[in-house]
This record gives sequence, C-alpha cells and structure tokens, in this order.
Amino acid sequence: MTQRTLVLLKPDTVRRGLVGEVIGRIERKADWKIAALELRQLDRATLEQHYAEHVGRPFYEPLVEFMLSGPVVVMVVDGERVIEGVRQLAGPTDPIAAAPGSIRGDFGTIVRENLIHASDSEESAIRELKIFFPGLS
Ligand code: RTP
Ligand code: MG
Repeated sequence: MTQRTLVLLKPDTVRRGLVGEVIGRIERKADWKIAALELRQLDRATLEQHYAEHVGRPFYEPLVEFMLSGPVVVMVVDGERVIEGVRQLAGPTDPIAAAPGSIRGDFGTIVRENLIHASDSEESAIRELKIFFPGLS
C-alpha cells in the first residue's frame, strides 16, 4: 500500500549535523522516495496548527519554543507503508525507551529533543501535509 507521510527533522537534528544520517536511513528503505524536501524556519502559527492536539499540555509551550529555536528539515516521503515505517525507524517518543537501532534510540536522550516527527496515521498525514505543503498534489 503506497502512502505519503510528513517528516520533520527537528532543530536538534539540524544543529547536531545529523540530517544526512537520518535522511540516509529513510532513503535506504526499499522503494521509498523523497517527494519534497526543504530547510525551513517555522513560525508559531504553523506550529500551533501542527501541534493543535497538544495545546494546554504542560510540554506544549517548551515544545513550540524548541521547534522555533532553529531551522527544521521539512520533507514528504512516499512509499510502501511509509507512515508506519517512518514511525518504526524513529522509535518511541522517549529516546531512552527507544531501542538502539532506531533514530531516537541511537541519538536521543531528551524527550522533547527527539530528533524527528513523523505523521502517526493516514488521517494525520493528510492534515499535516496540508499545513506544510499546501500546494502539493
Ligand atoms: P511526534 O509527534 O513529534 O512525531 O512525536 P510523538 O508522536 O512520538 O509524540 P507526541 O506525543 O505527539 O508529542 C509531540 C512531541 O512533543 C514532545 N514531547 N515532550 N513530556 C514531554 O516533555 C514531552 N512529551 C512530548 C516531543 O518532542 C514529542 O515528539
Ligand atoms: Mg505525535
């Protein structure tokens, strides 16, 4: 089943020079294709939409500040079961709980600074793709 997902490489990934490493893991999966890719400084309005489900939670404000702290890589990836697949490559939200071999498990320690975002369902992917790439067909 070919799907499309939205992936963000968070400011920690860019700052730490791990963009190539993380993109490489995505790129090496059979038949997955990068459909769009951009280094972008996000603004608060975009993040308010993106993280709408988390508004009011204690981690929301620090999360938005972190996501504004530097540019992120915004990308669209197409391929076989890519939504579940990128989540699997990323590992669980808490990098200490994430298994070695996963992106978060290999490179992360802090829950907030967990390197990568990937849409968690087809519904989320459609919603998030509209926010970050409104012109993409
Ligand atoms: P993401 O949306 O970034 O792919 O990550 P996720 O589904 O694994 O995590 P989610 O629950 O949607 O939370 C979004 C992001 O908020 C930060 N966070 N901080 N307790 C905390 O300090 C906390 N909890 C979540 C993380 O950056 C998480 O990825
Ligand atoms: Mg999430």
